[in-house]
Amino acid sequence: MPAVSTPNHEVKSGSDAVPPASSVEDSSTVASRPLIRFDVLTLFPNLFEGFLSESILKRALERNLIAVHRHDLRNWASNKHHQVDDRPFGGGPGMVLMAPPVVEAVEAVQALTAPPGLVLAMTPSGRRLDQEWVRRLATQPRLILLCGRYEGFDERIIELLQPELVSIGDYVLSGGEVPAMVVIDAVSRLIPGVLGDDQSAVEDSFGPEGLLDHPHYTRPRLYRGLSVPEVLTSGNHAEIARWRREQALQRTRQRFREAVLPTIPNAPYGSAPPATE
Ligand code: 4HQ
Repeated sequence: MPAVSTPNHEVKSGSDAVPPASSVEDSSTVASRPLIRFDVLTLFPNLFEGFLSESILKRALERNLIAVHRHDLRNWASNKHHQVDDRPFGGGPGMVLMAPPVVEAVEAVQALTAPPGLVLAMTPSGRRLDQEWVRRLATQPRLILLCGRYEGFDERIIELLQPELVSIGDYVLSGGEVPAMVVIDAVSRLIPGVLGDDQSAVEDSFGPEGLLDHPHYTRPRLYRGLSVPEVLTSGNHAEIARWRREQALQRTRQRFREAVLPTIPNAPYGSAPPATE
């Protein structure tokens, strides 16, 4: 244990909770050490329970491909009321996350093990997360995810820790936990072995070319009068590939047209695009 004054009541999902590789049936994708370690600092560690205990993330944790360590920020509250938030200087509504517990929590968690990791703070004023950024995050050995609540962080948290500020979109949530789950999910599925063979192809939306995905169909062939495009049942794989690519291009162009519309005052969604094409 490090010499930091750290209440380490860590909530853990990952390596230690798992049988040794030898006792697992299919050892092909069981790593001895996780390829990426996430440390989540939050006031609500239990929010991650369901998220981490089902499906792809559950399997990635069991196979030791990722590790997720949750830390309750309240463990670093120093004053007698176990307070981590306070009223904003200058007045105004709501509460602000205090600097001391948050800064000390991050430092203590970083000192638990090397490397210190890249610190990410979830905030709507951050840079918008996209697949390119996700790919870069997936090359890191360790990510420290800082989840705020209330009106936000005391600015000195940002000044002292110099985290990368991550937004998942322009809307206001009640806390950074859902954004942290978004980062964990998007990054983890890029770790080799996390997606099963039948899933690995699902990388084509936002793939290297930046195109959106094409439409998908499965049985039944006819549903409520809607049939599957004939090309997909033709068995002509060159034709199918061409059709899918054309659909992907069409969807991508459509998305770009829609993306510029809201910048035009009062323009309704779906109205004619500016005459540029
Ligand atoms: N919040 N993308 C306010 C967000 C958010 C977002 C997180 C709400 C931080 C203090 N975070 N708390 N959108 O809305 O990342």
